Amino acid sequence: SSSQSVKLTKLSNLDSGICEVSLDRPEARNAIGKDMLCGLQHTLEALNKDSSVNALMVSSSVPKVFCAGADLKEKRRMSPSEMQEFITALRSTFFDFERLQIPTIAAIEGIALGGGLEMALSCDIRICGEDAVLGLPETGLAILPGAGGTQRLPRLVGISIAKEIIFTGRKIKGIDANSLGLVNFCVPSGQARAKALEIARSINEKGPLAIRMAKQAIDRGIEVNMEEALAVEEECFEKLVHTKDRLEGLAAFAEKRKPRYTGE
Ligand code: CO8
Repeated sequence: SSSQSVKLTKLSNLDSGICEVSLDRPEARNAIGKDMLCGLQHTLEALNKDSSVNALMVSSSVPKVFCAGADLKEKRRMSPSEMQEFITALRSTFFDFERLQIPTIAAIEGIALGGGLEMALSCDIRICGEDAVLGLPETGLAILPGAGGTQRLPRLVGISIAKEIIFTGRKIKGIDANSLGLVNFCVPSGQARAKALEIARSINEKGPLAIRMAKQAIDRGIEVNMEEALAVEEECFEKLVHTKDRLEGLAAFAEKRKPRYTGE
């Protein structure tokens, strides 16, 4: 990537098929400015071109910080139109994140505030460490969580909880985030990435096309009524019926061995 503050790594050997995007801007607590946004966009382009990737981990290289949100210093220097442009780009970047065909898993250690939490909300799965601090403090800055927060949070935790979290801007500790359903797992501090990797590995063993179709079926289905949703499921299922991998799965079961999927 062209950006200093975002690193994309392809894992190797047994973990080939897993990628990791890591935020690395320690001096600003991984705040998202134009450079990081650019890096995220390049990362998405690279991932969309690479069909060998089956799962993505989203993490931070900075200890005790996932992401402190939008870059508040950079924003202060922006004109209203620059600010509009930035938020539009941020919103569409997180949308593209959500629409990646492959599962995305955020590993959150420490701070995940504002745009930082909104980025994690656009992932499929979230893991946090016990000392994680999550929140949407935007209303305290006289704005609202404008990069998907007001839409993704209520879908995840329910309307009333989301309202309370957004209206008060309160900071939520890891264990509480887990009991609210805001994260899938809360693990001892320092182990979020390991847990994310464990999940990525499990995904990476499955039929690659099946995983993509399952994600698509869930995400498209949730937006429409049940009848249409079941048609979406059928359409996604249909794409798997004629695959080599489906036959390989049945053969592996019969031969009592692990399947070797190729994505065909
Ligand atoms: N932007 C820019 N710089 C930051 C940010 C940030 N969001 N957060 C921290 N920094 C910088 C600090 O300014 C400081 O820099 P310096 O050393 O030059 O003074 C450095 O990082 C270290 O910060 P602290 O000394 O404060 O470190 P602590 O460990 O004590 O605290 C915190 C870390 C808790 C992250 C604290 O810095 C903090 O509260 N930061 C602000 C968090 C926040 O309010 N985030 C929400 C931002 S709003 C948002 O994301 C909206 C997105 C959607 C709308 C977009 C509209 C355009």
